[in-house]
Amino acid sequence: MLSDNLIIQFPKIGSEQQGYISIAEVGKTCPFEIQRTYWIYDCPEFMKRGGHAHRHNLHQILICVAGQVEVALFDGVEKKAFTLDNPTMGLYQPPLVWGDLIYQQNSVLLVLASKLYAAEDYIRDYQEFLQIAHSAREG
Ligand code: T46
Repeated sequence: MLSDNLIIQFPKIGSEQQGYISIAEVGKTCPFEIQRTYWIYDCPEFMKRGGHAHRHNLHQILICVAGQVEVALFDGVEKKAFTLDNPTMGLYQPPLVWGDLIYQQNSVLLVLASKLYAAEDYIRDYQEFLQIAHSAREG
C-alpha cells in the first residue's frame, strides 16, 4: 500500500519583499542520499510524461518549482493523485511505484534521485509492471 506520508514539506525562508529559499537536506527533509538531480521544463500544455516505474531501489522526490504538475502514483494496488503547485512541497516516489505526470505549460519539475541513471532500470510496460509489483508483494 502507498504510504499516507508521501508529501514532504520543505522549510521556506524569506519574505514577500526578498523572495524565498527552500532547502532539501539529506537526513532531514530528504530521506535518502542524492546521487542525481534532473529537471523537466518547457513542456507543452497538458503534456503527459512518465508512464513507468523503476525496477530497483530508486527513491525520488518530485518538486514542482514553477507552474503545476499533476502526478498519479500507483503501486499495483492503490492509486493516489497529487497536485504539485508549490515549491515548498516535495512528493516522495518510492521504488516500484508507477508514475504518470501531466505538466501545465511553463512548469518546471525538479527531481532528486537516489541513484544514477540506468535505462534498464525502467519498467515501461504496464502489464510487466503489474506482474513485478504483484511478485514483490508475494515476497
Ligand atoms: C521520472 C520522471 C519524473 C537521461 O539520459 N538521464 C536521466 O537521468 C533521465 C531522467 C533521463 N534521461 C534521458 C532518457 C530519455 O532519452 O532523457 C530522455 C527522457 O527521459 P524519460 O522519457 O524517462 O522522461 P520522463 O519525463 O518520462 O521521466 C523522467 C524520469 O526518467 C523518470 O525516472 O520519474 O521524469
